[in-house]
Amino acid sequence: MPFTGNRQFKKDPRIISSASGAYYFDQRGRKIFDGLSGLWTCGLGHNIPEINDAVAQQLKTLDYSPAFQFGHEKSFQLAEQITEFMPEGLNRVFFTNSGSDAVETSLKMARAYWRAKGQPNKTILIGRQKGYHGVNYGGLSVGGIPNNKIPFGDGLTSDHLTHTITDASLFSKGQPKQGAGLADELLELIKQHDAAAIAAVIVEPVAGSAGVIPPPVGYLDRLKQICSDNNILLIFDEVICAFGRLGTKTGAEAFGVTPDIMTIAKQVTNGAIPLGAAVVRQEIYDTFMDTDAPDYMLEFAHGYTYSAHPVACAAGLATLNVIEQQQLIPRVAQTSLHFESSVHQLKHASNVTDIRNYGLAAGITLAPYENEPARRPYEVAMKMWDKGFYVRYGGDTVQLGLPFIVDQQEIDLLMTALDECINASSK
Ligand code: PXG
Ligand code: PLP
Repeated sequence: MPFTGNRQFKKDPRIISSASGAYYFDQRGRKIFDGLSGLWTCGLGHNIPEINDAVAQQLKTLDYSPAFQFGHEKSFQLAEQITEFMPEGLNRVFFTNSGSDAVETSLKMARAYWRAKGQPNKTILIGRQKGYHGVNYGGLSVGGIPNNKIPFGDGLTSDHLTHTITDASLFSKGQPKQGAGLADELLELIKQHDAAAIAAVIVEPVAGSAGVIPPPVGYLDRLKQICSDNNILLIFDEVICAFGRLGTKTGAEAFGVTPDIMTIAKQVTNGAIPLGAAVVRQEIYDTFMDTDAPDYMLEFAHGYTYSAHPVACAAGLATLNVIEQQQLIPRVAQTSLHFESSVHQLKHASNVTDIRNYGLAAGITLAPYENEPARRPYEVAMKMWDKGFYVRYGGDTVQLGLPFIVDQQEIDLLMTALDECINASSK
């Protein structure tokens, strides 16, 4: 099983049988609140009739069509609709199957872009400590979670900025006020490697997997400025951030910084069918198209058998329609105010060493047991499961990614349970 303690799971399996709205039902018929929207995927809640109907209809119309050399209408329609959610200037879409594939696609685009511009030596990729960019070798290379990398050996040539959690950032509500200057580390990396050798910088606007780390005020602006000054592409990995999680259409919108490339996945289909994409600026697209080669030749030799799968595109179109029609993004912005004040009350629970939040996402760091840093979050999450709440645990944090449809009472019940479970693990 993926990212699972397999031996523990087999002793005590947690089998989910069905779902409705913000709740799962397990094999024993227990009702369980979905405190992570699946895996950050299902913000709209589960079994949304519009999405399920679109998928069923698509399977009766066109189940699959070849992704290479042929197209289908919904792929172009979905690309247009995704563009509506993007900041101005990000208007070209390349479909993938997952977030990991979207990341690989963005890194390959960055290198191929510089080659097409006559600068083939710009290949180094810069990520950030605690970054998560999926599990393929490119994403692992720029990723910054050591346990995910160490077993797997060499990757691509890369380097890393430090993460943005500092003493001054602890228990910040939303963006930390201090820390913009951490972006200047990029200047140091440029000195070491030379801008002429660096293709791109990739960061999550709010780092998700490592425990929800919002950027310090001004940090992303500074990163963007340094990238522009030095001819380095800026990639925002918005696999978790995009399509409402932050109370905005994207992280780029939330923080007022537009990258050159954005990767998306997860919420774009509400998790119903896998789909990801890399979205780029017109000028990047034009750089590939502006070639003297005959027009039947490939401009970008890359793609997946299931790129723009018709069933995934149908799910994506339905999902984005529901987000707009039900005004879910303003709803997230509104609900996040109550969420912020209630999650920060956990500060008083035992062993809580930091709490971070943005939109309907939060991370709670717990002090480790001696020599067992990952045990306490695991214990808390298992106690929560027993009480009827699904929350995510990983490393030294517990993470929350609430459904966009959550109400205040559900937030209060979740926090009361979390407070009890954290305190119960206090020895
Ligand atoms: N980039 C980012 C920023 C992600 O969060 C990926 C890439 C990879 O996407 P795929 O679809 O290949 O898994 C992700 C995925 C968690 C959690 O609980 C986060 C992810 C996946 C599973 C669990 O934090 N992020
Ligand atoms: N491996 C083999 C042998 C293949 O033929 C293909 C695709 O044709 C792949 C891997 C890649 O699969 P996908 O396009 O689904 O990523």
